[in-house]
Amino acid sequence: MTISQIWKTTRFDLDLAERPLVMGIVNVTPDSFSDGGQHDDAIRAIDFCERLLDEGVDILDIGGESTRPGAPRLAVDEEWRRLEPVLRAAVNFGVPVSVDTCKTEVMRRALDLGVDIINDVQALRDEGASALLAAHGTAGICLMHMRGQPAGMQQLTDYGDVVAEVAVFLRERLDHLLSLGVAADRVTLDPGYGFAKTVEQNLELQRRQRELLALGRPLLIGWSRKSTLGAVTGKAVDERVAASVGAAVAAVSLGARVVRVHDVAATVDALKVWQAFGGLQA
Ligand code: HH2
Repeated sequence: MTISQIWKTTRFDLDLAERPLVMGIVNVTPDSFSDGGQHDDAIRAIDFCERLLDEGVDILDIGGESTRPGAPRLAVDEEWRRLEPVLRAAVNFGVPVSVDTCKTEVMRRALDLGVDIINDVQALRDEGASALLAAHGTAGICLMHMRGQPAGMQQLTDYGDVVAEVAVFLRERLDHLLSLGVAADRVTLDPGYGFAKTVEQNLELQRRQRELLALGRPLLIGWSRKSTLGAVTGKAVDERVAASVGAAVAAVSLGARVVRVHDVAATVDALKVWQAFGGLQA
């Protein structure tokens, strides 16, 4: 199947056919699972965005609420207090800016500031979120698969065929958006590695990731530093850079076109080599 490899976002049409893109993670949080507290004030977070730009990041993904297993939900105003100064600065940096949020009101405020992409681990299931994105008309969207809320999601891992169930979910969420008039080329899809899935289910999804390409939209994936990589390598969270880079390269070899990562410099280099070796092979 031929997939349109353009990802339309508010200010940028991203060409995912030319090479895979690197989305750099900026968590303005005290409690994210791998980098919590490292840039949880605005000045440090903005400095970190500038560092990622120097390292060759293609997209900045800025989040104010951790979604690690067990994480509590934040009030809108607290999430926005963290995000606002960082988003205001980031939209002047000349690269697409994505906001990682599940809340319609946070999305609305971020879109008003001019962010380019809404990245929602809940696939726009908060009330009014899909309608907001339909009314907006141009923002890019990433729809990710998960079950439940971060607080209880690791108890929700009872699947028959995990790949088939993730595909059905993403198909339904995509069709819902299309039925509201959202253009398909605004949307990327994400299987949600690490969200309401066991180690074996995450690995099964990755091995069979190509099956998700039948949904007809580019895949964005996030393996960076996740516990499944710890289970495979036996490494602690702060020792998973090589595992994460390996996962990113493997995922693009199996068809992903955007990789969401903490370790931008290492991933950019690895993907340059992958691309020089010929990129995606039949
Ligand atoms: N993973 C995390 C957060 N957002 N978004 C997408 N589209 N895909 C992912 O796999 C994904 C995501 C979790 O990682 P991180 O942001 O590092 O941690 P935390 O949620 O603890 O802030």
